[in-house]
Amino acid sequence: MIRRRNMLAGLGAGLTLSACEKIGSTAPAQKLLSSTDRFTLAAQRLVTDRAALAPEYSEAEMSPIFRANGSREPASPEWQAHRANGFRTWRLAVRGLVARPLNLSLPTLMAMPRRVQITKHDCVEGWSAIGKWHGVPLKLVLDRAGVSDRARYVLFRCADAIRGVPYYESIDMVEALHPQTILAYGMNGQMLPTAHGAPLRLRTERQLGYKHAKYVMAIEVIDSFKDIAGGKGGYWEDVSGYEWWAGI
Ligand SMILES: Nc1nc2c(c(=O)[nH]1)N[C@H]1C(S)=C(S)[C@@H](COP(=O)(O)O)O[C@H]1N2
Ligand SMILES: [Mo]
Repeated sequence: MIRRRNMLAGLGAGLTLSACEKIGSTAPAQKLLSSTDRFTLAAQRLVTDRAALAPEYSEAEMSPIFRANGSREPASPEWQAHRANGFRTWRLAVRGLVARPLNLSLPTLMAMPRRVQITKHDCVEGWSAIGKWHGVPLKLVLDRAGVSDRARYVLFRCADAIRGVPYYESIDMVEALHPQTILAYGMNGQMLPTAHGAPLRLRTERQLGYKHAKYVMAIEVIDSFKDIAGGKGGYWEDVSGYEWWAGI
């Protein structure tokens, strides 16, 4: 419990920093800002063709209610046990076409440079909501693992299953390296709630809602998804014929 409280305190500190970041007022904020800038510039050089940013919104535009959709709580004993102990022994696995497979704890992810973004979530079912997300850019996690030249996609394995079929999703490397693609552990200034994907979910802001994998347990860097599950690159793609490319 102590560690969980510390983590929340850590997030709170980050939130203060990010508020300062906007007005660029304090020394620590400047430090954070400059490392974020360096990252953004580097990422944009890599993805010049598809570098456009999704719109970001103000605090005043945030939706008073952000509904949860799809799975709202994974039933798996593994995830249930992780939640029961405050995700202390939970680790994000990073594997596949990487030089250094990783197992990252939540505090480790939270200690990495943070990005905070207020964005609009669009679900194919016809609703949208504006929320604030706090997380680590996926690019930084991938850099830490050392992605192979053969990498073409990043696949997200989730803790939940819908009618017995595990949820998963995948995005291409351009989307994976985009500055607004983050692994979010916070939402609207709080630790990520269960219904929204605790402890970690993807935000890939230029894609429709179903690409934003919740309850992420593992990330796999791959060169093809044709031999994974139904072969179409994602749960809804396999089950309902949704398009793999869900750019908006
Ligand atoms: N693991 C997992 N991720 C998921 C889903 C899900 O059922 N399981 N539903 C998707 C859909 S269709 C949407 S619209 C968003 C909903 O996110 P929210 O619950 O935070 O609103 O999560 C997406 N990611
Ligand atoms: Mo959705």
